[in-house]
Amino acid sequence: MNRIFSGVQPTGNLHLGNYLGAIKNWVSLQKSFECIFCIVDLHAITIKQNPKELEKNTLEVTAAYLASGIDPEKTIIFNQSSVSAHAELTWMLSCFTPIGWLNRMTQFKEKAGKKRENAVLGLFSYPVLMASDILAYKATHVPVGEDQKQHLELARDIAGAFNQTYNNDFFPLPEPQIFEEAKRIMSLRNGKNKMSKSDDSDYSRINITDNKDLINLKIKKAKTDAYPLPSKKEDLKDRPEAANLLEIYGAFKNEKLDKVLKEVGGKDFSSFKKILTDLTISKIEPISKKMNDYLNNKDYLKKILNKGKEKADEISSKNLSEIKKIIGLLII
Ligand code: AQP
Repeated sequence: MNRIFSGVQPTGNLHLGNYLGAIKNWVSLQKSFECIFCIVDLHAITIKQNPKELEKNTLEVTAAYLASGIDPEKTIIFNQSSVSAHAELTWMLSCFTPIGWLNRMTQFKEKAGKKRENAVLGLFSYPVLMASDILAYKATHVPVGEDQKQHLELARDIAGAFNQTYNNDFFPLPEPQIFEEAKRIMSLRNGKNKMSKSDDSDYSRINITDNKDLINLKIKKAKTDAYPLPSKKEDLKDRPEAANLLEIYGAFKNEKLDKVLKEVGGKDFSSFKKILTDLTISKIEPISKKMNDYLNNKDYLKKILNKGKEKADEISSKNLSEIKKIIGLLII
């Protein structure tokens, strides 16, 4: 059976990268897969969080899932910390993960920076928790942005190490699903950096809660270059900001770059920015309106999370028992 697992961290400022690179694609996956979409709050605490904000952001991501079209009748939606299998399996799988594998993870290097010795253990072992999220459900496919590809490869390696140790094929090796159109949305201020929640400048990203005026202003201020848009893909090679705005446009329209360039090639930035702004507002505004409606009914959101938790618990606790049996941990 094909099963999908993916998640978003409740760390605030949900942006176009999260929406176009992840959540939007999940909506269509619900048609052909059994899906589990998590709000990964245990991942969020690898960086210091304000408790009140963390709680608020968890409900905000839940509202964003629902407002974007994730259907709680079909799909399991829950917050990671409410299902204990994630943390338990992390310990077990960490016993199958050589430190050398974790040392290669570029996200840890970027996030720990020069203060590596002071970085917390959770930040270092973040990819083991991610492997556990996926493997606790024996998920077969994981839709992620390109930034998470390395972590997913590690999850496959950990699954393989476990299977090899016990000479079985208990864990399926999860396949990454990277959607070409928006695999890496870049910052509006610098086309070489990923659009990210933690960027100090709010002008680097469009948040899915931004209103019309703010979207207009952010796209107006987005960095560009001095030339009109090209008509051929090859001519975008050294123009990261232009390539990024075109990628956003194409992702909203579900169109490949070639088709987008046929439509807008030759335009100057001011006219392209205008059509991009109109398109972005037309796609984002209905989502943020729906999100607000959901956020005005927090009891409903908690009910959805609770229902999702029960279903997630049922699948993962059964798998965890089997894993314990394979390892030889006595179940009384
Ligand atoms: N810029 C992006 N382009 C395409 N996809 C992206 N994703 C994140 N940024 C982009 C995808 O969104 C999903 C959820 O991401 P996350 O919030 O759990 O973690 P993240 O990748 O760490 O997001 P940020 O914004 O970069 O957060 P910070 O700044 O806190 O590190 C994932 O599928 C991710 O690939």
